[in-house]
Amino acid sequence: MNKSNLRKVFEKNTANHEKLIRLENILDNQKSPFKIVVYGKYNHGKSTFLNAWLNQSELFNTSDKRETVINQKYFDQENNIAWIDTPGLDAHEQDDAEAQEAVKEADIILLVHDIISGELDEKELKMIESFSMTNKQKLKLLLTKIDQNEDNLPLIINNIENQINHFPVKLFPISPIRYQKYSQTSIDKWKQASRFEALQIEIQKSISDRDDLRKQEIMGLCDDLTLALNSKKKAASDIIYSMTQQIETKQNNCKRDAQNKFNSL
Ligand SMILES: Nc1nc2c(ncn2[C@@H]2O[C@H](COP(=O)(O)OP(=O)(O)OP(=O)(O)O)[C@@H](O)[C@H]2O)c(=O)[nH]1
Ligand SMILES: [Mg+2]
Repeated sequence: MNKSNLRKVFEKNTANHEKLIRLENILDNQKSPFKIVVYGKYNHGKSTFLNAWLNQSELFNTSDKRETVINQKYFDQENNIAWIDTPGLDAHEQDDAEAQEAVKEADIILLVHDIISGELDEKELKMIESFSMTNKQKLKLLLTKIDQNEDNLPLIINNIENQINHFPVKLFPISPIRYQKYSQTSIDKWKQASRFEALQIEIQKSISDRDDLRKQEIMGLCDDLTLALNSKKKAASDIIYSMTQQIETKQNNCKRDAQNKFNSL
């Protein structure tokens, strides 16, 4: 079956249609940049995180209000990595759609949640559930702004861990603001307090394993799509079986009526 025919099997804008497009894209663009997408609710510190991470204090605009409204990219040519900042969720419908487009292309998704907002909400939990199904290592959860509620941090982390314990997702509490202080002052205390190290090790590992991660994703997508195709096949055979039965009943009735007519002549 060729590409366009296979696409027709799944209705547009359904999860399986998106998975098929993602699969085609990975297979067609094996050498495309490794895409790391920073995603999450508005004002939770996505752009600040990227600025701190990339050591470029004003690369992406930050503010206390809705700020990022289109997907923005920083391309690390040396390592063939695209870092993508997305608009925050729940501020504007258009922003959500824009961010969603970036996520479709992502090799790694860093879901940013600030600890001052408390626990994860229903929408964030749904994202974690759906992203952690096909490729278990694709999503990482960043708990930002830990400098803002240090006293309650263990309790907050514990509550969030309980919320996500069904899902294979790793959690990283961090303070990008402290990491920026470290970059400006070189004082090690700020580096440690930023807790960036564990995340740096994790992301470095993902970058080194990029080919394996894509292979795993391809396998996951193939498994999901095979399951979906089998269920379509089953639904189609159920319809054919039911139609065959109806036709046979009609044929028998027709024969019986004709016989009755014939007998009464
Ligand atoms: N104290 C503290 N403030 C932070 C931290 N990270 C971000 N902020 C502040 O949080 C506010 C929002 O940060 P942004 O980086 O603009 O948030 P965003 O998620 O990119 O927001 P949108 O682009 O609107 O979705 C800014 O005022 C930042 O200075 C942090 O680690 N600690
Ligand atoms: Mg932003």
